[in-house]
Amino acid sequence: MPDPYYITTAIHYPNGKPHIGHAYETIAADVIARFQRLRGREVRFQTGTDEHGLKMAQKARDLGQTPRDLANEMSGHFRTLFDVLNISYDRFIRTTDADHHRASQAIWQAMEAKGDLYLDRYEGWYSIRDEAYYDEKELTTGEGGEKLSPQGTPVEWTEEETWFFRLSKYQEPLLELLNTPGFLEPESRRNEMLAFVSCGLNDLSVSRTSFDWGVKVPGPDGHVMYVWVDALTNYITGLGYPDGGEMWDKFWPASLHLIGKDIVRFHTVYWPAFLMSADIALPQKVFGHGFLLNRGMKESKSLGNVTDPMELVDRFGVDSLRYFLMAEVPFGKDGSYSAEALVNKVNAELANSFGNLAQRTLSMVFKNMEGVLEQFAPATDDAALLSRVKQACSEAFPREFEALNFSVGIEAWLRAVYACNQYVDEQAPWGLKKTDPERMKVVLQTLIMAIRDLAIAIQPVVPDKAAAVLDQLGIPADGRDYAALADNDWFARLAGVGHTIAAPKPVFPRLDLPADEA
Ligand code: ME8
Repeated sequence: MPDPYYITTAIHYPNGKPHIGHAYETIAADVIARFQRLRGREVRFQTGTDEHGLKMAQKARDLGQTPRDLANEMSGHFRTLFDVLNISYDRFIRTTDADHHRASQAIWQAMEAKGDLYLDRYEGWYSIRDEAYYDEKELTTGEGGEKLSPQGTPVEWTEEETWFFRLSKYQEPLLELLNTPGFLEPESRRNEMLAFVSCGLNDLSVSRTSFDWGVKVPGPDGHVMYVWVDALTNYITGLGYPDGGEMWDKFWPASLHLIGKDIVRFHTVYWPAFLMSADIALPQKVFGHGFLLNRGMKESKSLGNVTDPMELVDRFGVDSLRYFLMAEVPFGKDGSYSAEALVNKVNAELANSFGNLAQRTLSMVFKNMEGVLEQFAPATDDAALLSRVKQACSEAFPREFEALNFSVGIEAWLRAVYACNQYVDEQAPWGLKKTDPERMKVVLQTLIMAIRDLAIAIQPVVPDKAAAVLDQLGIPADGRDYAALADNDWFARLAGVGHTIAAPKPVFPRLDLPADEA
């Protein structure tokens, strides 16, 4: 059996409704989870919401709500969106869940038992927007002379008694970890973190006394944990920490923490240090993906360019959005999106290429062969096409997806689709109907074989659409995983029982863009 696979997304701040960046990260994680399941791995997939901290407390105060009410309302929007996006998560964790408070207190006690926590006075800069402490030397100056974090967010001077974590003690093992091949990708993020850790690490303030919206620090002194201590712990809460058990043994350490580039420091410096302190194994990989921009610009309320991902789904459909995001943006880099780019790409690659291939092939089989599949022997041209498609679907595509190069894998798949369309044009089966009906059958059935492989391969990206094509072909549910790509007898089995293709319905309709957006 291949190794079990545990994948997590960042948990999202529910201080507002989800935006396109949240949809992007969670779709990418879902694509990976589905891909690994199709490869035969047992997968656990966790996402959720990060509900404590000053940012939530302040937003709730501005809205005249309690933080808990705000969290309940907004977390519901995330969950609804992820259900609509067909996200196959196993747990949607909320940091207000009771088991999460218990797990956070347990890791705290483990760090304390190690002698890594001490009380002192914190005096320094804090960004509420980033929920992060910064050194004076990391700050920049804004246009009005105000101090800004490296992320460009406002910082405020903070002084209070807090618990500290002995982060400085872990500099050497962290450098070693960051130098471990494959631990942090892409390479550019690794270089940033190596530079940060090499400069020396200050101990980290890990509790607050000026507000109480958080997990209580064990003990009588009225501190709550710094929100990142509890947030990071979500990854182990979801597997049953501190009790352990079957799920823990099977899935920890995580195979992949998928996060955005702005929170790499928390995941590859703070989190591994907490885990080392608590004697817990370290995650195998952290990947910091890029940011999505709206026509090249950051979305913001003041620019009025904030996109509601739910609206994109309503307009264009879930699988169109999933395909566009994964095919358009080289994973790890920043990317840009617009309704126009989405419509153009989906129409060119799904509607006009793969959709058209499936629709015209199935229609011809239905019209010219009464839909009945028959045994056949491919000739040289046919075998060449099939081996080209097989290479794309069972070698190039999985190789690139395993390496998280989604756009490159989809490109390989698309080139195989183009090869099929070229074969249709060259073989012109519509003309063979009169001149050589036996040859027409061979051509159409070769295409059926190719379409089946193409639909199996692309399932992680467009699960509903791929399933619709496989349903039309009559591929049984247990014949759709990647192992089935090595099965060369499936067609003979279907033809052997005189399987009949029903009148096909278009699976990939063309999308329209209103004139004022084109
Ligand atoms: O950072 N494009 O939550 P968050 C792509 N609660 N990804 C984006 C993005 C964009 N425009 N904007 C944000 C937090 N993201 C913490 C995480 S994990 C223990 C705690 C990504 O709601 C961002 O990089 O601000 C992060 O990975 C995720 O969305 C949630 O961001």
